[in-house]
Amino acid sequence: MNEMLGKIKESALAKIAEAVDADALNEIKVAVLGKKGELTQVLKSMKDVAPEDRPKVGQMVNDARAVIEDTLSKKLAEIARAARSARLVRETVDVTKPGTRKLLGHRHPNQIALEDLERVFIGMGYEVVSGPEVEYDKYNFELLNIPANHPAKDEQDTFYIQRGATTEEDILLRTQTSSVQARIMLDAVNPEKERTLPIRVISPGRVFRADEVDATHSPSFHQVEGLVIDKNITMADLKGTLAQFAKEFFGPNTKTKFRPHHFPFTEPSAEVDITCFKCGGKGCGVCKGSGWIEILGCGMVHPNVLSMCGIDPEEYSGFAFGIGLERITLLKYEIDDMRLLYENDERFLSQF
Ligand code: 2NM
Repeated sequence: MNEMLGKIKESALAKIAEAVDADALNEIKVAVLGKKGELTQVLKSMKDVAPEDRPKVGQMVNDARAVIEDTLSKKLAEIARAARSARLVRETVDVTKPGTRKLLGHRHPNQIALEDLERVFIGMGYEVVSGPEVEYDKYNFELLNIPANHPAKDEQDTFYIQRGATTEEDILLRTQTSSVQARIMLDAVNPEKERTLPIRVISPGRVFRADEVDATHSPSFHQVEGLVIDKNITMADLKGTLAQFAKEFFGPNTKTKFRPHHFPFTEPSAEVDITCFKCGGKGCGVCKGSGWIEILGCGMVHPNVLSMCGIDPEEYSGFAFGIGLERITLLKYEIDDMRLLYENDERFLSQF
């Protein structure tokens, strides 16, 4: 009996020593001390022990049980301690380490220039509107007084999505955001639409022309066109508005000069130059020595355009203008090649 108890104890202690986790220890506990465990079986066989030996054997079983229980709980504590310190090592945070810096992006120079420009016109009470980039001939050309035989409509200049038997079926990539303004005028006189006269809007957006890429051309670029329609709008309103825009956008000392020009959708039409914001008019690299920089085209909305869009030219008049966004951005930041704006070179973009 003594020998058997000794074996049970030694084998239990050896298994406990080898156990690596709490589950293994629990299995040992069940196998040795459990209801059907080895030690419990010994107790159950007490009936075969001579009555005078029973107290002694009972004492031996209890001693063995106490040693095993004690060893089990010590080992369990040891495993818990080891697990805890392993976790502490794993979760160590070195608070003295330098942080990882997140690289923050920023607005594209074109977007910065656009928002600067929008701020000026919003300040004058304009609404910013937009419209489709894929457009019908009607809105891009016809309603803007650009007839079927006009050179701008040539495949050499315009990207067509679909060419129909008549221009009414033609679908194209808009060549100007005036298409949005044609839609706005039609909406303003349509009782089913919310919009009403007068109109005071700017329409920034992407436009497309079949141009070769070079330092000043791209097949896709951006325009901001403006349109004002009300009673008694005159050329003086146009000049005052654009002179004020030039001062707010390019600096308070900026002067404007209107040169006669031709656009199909305005009459009279003009191109606008500003005094060079770099040299103030003396002549420098930015203005190519002339002291003046051309910034936009404009004019009084042609009566044909007003009529075609359902507005009575006897009652209403208006002005419109078109600004090339990239051109303004290149000027503002003294960038000499438009391609830089589209190449997404981080070394370039991070300078703004
Ligand atoms: C320009 C120059 C002059 C223009 C005209 C119109 C509309 F819709 F009223 F007819 N929108 N924009 C216009 C006038 C655009 O861009 C150089």
